[in-house]
Amino acid sequence: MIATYLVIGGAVIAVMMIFGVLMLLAQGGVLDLSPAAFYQFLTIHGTGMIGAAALAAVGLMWYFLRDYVELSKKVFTWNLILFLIALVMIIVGVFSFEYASAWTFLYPLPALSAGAWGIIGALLYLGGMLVLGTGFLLLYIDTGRAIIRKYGSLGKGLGWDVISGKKDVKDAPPATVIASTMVTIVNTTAIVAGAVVLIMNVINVINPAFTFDPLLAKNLTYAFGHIFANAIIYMGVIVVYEILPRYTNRKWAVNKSFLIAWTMSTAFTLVIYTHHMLMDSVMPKWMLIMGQALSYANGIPVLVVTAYGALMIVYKSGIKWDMASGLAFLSMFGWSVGVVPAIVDATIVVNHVMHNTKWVPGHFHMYMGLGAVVMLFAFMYYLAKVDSNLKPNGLDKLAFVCYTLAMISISAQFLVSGAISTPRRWATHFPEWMGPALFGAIAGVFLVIATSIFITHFIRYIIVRNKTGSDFYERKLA
Ligand code: HEM
Ligand SMILES: [Cu+2]
Repeated sequence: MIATYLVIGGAVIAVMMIFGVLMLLAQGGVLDLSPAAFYQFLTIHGTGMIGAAALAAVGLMWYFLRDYVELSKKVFTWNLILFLIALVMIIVGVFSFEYASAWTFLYPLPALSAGAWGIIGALLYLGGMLVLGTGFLLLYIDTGRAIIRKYGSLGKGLGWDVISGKKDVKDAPPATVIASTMVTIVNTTAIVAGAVVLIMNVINVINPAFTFDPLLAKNLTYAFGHIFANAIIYMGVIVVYEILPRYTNRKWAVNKSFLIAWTMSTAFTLVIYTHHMLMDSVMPKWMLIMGQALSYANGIPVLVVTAYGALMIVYKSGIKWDMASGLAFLSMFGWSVGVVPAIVDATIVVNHVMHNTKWVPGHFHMYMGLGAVVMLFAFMYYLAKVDSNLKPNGLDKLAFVCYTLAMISISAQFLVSGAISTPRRWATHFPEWMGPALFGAIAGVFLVIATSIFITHFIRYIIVRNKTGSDFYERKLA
């Protein structure tokens, strides 16, 4: 089941990359794509990437978390079934009924498409998102239940009794439990916010006489979108916490600063979505200032304790580098550098200039493509290694280098476009803006090839595993 999560997630990511390349080719002026088709691609790419990466990240989290708490296999299966139903609804809504609001489905756009799409397309998309959210919500209710059962409360899952000094640091919960608790808290909140705004949109699409406050809708939408996308990396990082200790024969030390960093991130992740609303002059000013200040305070503590921990655990450990450990380390690098342009953009004075330029996709492609998604690939290679006798070959190593360079190029291309004031989400570009997009499209082709090699290795593992059954794993344990 875990392998199925990963292979579906990985395959959807690879296909979505192809849509990314097509968008860049169109923006670069070499592919004649109608604007309607471009916005459909944009919608499917944004939704599909986040959905698929979240699915694979849940598979990763589940694999490690079940060593510490008792999770429900049934719920795990249901989440996958609902994901697949949602996937079909969204694909049909976008491609057969031309729904193209981008993943943000910003009220009142789903109902007011100026004839670009109709009610059915909107209902399929919004309904699909609701089904998707329901699956994830069930899953997080289960992880929450399991953590509370074992540790007493979600607060204790975050190690609050250790922070307050009631319990010794050596009895702190393991890093995997801490990260899973954080994600359980923030994503349950995110999905509930998302469900509210999705349902209000659905009613508005069916009966346009029902309206609601657009500013509230935008707040709910970004509370959902920011948190849900952000949580992917907080699930993915579990692979770093779990495999670097195994490779170095050292323990990942959970200390007080580690616990405090994760508690800070739990609280701040919930409120910093306001950095998406810095252009909304009608927002209360204090919320925007809070959005800026807490955005700085949010990612950095966990990143620092994790990057520092990763460096310390590897330093002079005589670690043997392979695909899994190499990718895990690369993801830390991608996360660290990806945060820099994000922080720059969360600064109000910069945001007034850079917002709605391609600077924004620049930062999140780096952070997601070089950070979060790489964690997923690290896990794929790790699983293939411990659960079969399949060995990566020269091609896999070549793919590693190719992936790294291509993803850096794609991110840089977006950042350069932002710096020369190219607006984001525009189907058509002026000739002056086309160069970086074309460069990115070429890099994107290499990225698709590298990703396909990663996934091929994983599919080969599944085939080998189906032949040998779980014998190999049992022999390894014995
Ligand atoms: C070959 C790799 C990729 C290429 C060529 C690519 C290309 C693009 C392009 C051209 C856009 C639209 C930019 C614009 O606003 O004008 C975009 C948006 C986006 N991409 Fe990618 N991308 C790639 C990989 C990824 C990955 C790995 C993720 C996340 C896991 C991702 C997530 C997104 C999201 C969330 C959006 C925003 C959609 C929106 O604005 O509504 N992309 N990408
Ligand atoms: Cu955000």
